[in-house]
Amino acid sequence: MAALATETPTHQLGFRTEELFDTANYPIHQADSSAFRELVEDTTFRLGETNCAQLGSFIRPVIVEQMQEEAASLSGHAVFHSTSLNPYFTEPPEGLPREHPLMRFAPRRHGMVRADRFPREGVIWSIFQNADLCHFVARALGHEKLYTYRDPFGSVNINVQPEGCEFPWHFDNNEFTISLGLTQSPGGGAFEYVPNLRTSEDENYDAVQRVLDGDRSHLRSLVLKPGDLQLFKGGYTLHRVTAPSTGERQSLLLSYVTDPEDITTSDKAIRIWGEAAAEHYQKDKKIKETQ
Ligand SMILES: O=C(O)CCC(=O)C(=O)O
Ligand SMILES: [Fe+2]
Repeated sequence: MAALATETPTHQLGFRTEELFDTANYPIHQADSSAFRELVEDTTFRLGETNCAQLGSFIRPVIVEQMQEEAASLSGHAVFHSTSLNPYFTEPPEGLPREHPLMRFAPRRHGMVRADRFPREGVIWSIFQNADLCHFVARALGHEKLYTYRDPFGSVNINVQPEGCEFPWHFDNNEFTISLGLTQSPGGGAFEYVPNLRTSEDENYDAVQRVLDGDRSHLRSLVLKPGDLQLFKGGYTLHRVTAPSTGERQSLLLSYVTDPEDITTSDKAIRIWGEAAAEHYQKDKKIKETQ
């Protein structure tokens, strides 16, 4: 009887690291091994060179299929945006010529599936909560420790780009983005980036303008195939996802943070999702209390 009482049904355990990821090529479950250290070093090196590392076929094929099934059942819930934004997500300043990058507004047309939509016993939530993946991402990015973001809407999302919908040129506000390929369109849907186009000291507007005008001389392009993992530092690297010419591109965005208490405020949640959760209002209260 006692043995039975302490036994946990397997479905409650979620998925093990070896079930989810190609651990033969990516030994993220053996954090003390030299193979793990080499993987971290190689990923860090690639991030250092181009701010981007694509780890092909990171997810096991059978799991990719399950992710795609789950995503297909959720993509109808995507919250769609069609705002025009400049590459910096800022308001247009006064007195600049029309061709200046700060004045270059382009429609960002895509949908996002909210984190609270994902079934907690499902494969996508299990990937997001996987401690070995979180540890690997942290080490590759040079962090001692990262935590899974606990924002009820923004922690894990599917970015849905239907045919003709571009995610235009921009610099990210967040330090890094972790994506997994879900569905790729037969044409278009490429991730294009120009590494280190600006620095913390120099906006390099002339070069940004040239890229916006079609200069592809320093441009890199990758196609995030289903099951690929991408680590990307987009703060200084101009990037976009081109519009799928047919079909839909879907990527899974996983958010990890340095502060386990990190969560967004209600006004920002409303701006992004059209509504806020109780946790966002609690955050507002906390901020007020500390002011
Ligand atoms: O869907 C992607 O691959 C990344 C999109 C992106 O650039 C972002 O979320 O900032
Ligand atoms: Fe981005």
